[in-house]
Amino acid sequence: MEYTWRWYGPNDPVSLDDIRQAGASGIVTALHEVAAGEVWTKDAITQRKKLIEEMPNRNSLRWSVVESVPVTDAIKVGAKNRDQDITVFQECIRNLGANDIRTVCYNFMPVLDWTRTDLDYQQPDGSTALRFDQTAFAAFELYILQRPGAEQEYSESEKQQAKEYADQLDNTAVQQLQQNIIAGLPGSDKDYSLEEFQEVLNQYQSVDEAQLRKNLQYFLEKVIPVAEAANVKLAIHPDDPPRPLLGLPRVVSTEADARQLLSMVDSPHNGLTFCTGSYGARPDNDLVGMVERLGDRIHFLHLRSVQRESDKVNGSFYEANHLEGSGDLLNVVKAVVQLEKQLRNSGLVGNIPMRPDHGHKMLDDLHKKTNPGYSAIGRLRGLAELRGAEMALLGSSQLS
Ligand code: DNO
Repeated sequence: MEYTWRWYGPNDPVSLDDIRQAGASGIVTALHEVAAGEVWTKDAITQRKKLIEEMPNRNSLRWSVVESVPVTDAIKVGAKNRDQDITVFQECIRNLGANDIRTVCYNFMPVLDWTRTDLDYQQPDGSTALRFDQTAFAAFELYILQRPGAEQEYSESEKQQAKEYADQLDNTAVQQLQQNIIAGLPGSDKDYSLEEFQEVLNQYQSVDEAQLRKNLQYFLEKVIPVAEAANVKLAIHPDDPPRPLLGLPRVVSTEADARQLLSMVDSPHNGLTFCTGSYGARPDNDLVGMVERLGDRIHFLHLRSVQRESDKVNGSFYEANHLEGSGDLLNVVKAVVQLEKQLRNSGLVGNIPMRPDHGHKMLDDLHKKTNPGYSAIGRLRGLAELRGAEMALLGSSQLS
């Protein structure tokens, strides 16, 4: 694996030197300052690349992966003006290719990127984790947002539980929950009021699952040929959590979804970001099997493990330490080591960029302002453990 690290750019409290010291050599970043729907110019990309790659007297870093080029809601809902936004996406891909950046992550989640209800879930060792609590989420959509139609999606006992949860929240806690869901995470660039948020949801009123898939296919048919010509591999990030949310359809949640997507345009440039944390939040996703079966189309790895709190597809979960939790990452890494061996044997590049995804807030970071999930030390621990696991597996395979 190529060890990479997500960096939010010059304003990230985690510096490029911090990243060097953590043991990563690849950078995963985006031009976060450019609004969704605007072109990343060749020049702006070159400037950022220089900043990352040309630091005298330091270990070299490489801008390995872009995460993410935004896909606008106009594209996802299939609005009349979507072609304009698709042209912008195509232009970004060309400009990235011209700068020798070969892997681009994106997602097709309606409205919200990833979603959590608690950004400081206390762990028994004193660190904090991110959590998605299904009851808290239900309380938000049923009793805070009061989304029309939400009532029909819950059983009586779920509603009762959510009501009890909502009733014990004071004003500050209500604000906090709302903020966590709508605007608390990196990637959510807007801070909507409840009314504005409901309006954005309404744009999807006539977009069901089948329609969202059609819109995805339309998008892929336009962008994959451009990615081929630019020699850039696209890698779609799965839904997080991997299920429909807020009445919005989601189409990249399972292995079957991934297969369907890959067959929409059958090209090596149409690939996956294999995020073990997102796929792993569902008990019916077999992570190791997915690496084995989808491996040649996995262009980017996000390694993290969630602890599922129930066996339900829509259950609660929190983010565990990387080698703990439900994800069984040791066996995932083993499958990746095997996969890379096969790729190399067939003359392909067998060094998939991997980043330790998220991490607990721990040690000194507990007293600092950090991007939720992206503090330095929790990720450093994750990377150290995952590298160690990989090296041990490589070493033992040489012995056998
Ligand atoms: C969260 C991330 C997501 C991801 C985007 C990819 O930590 O995995 O924000 O970057 O969904 O487009």
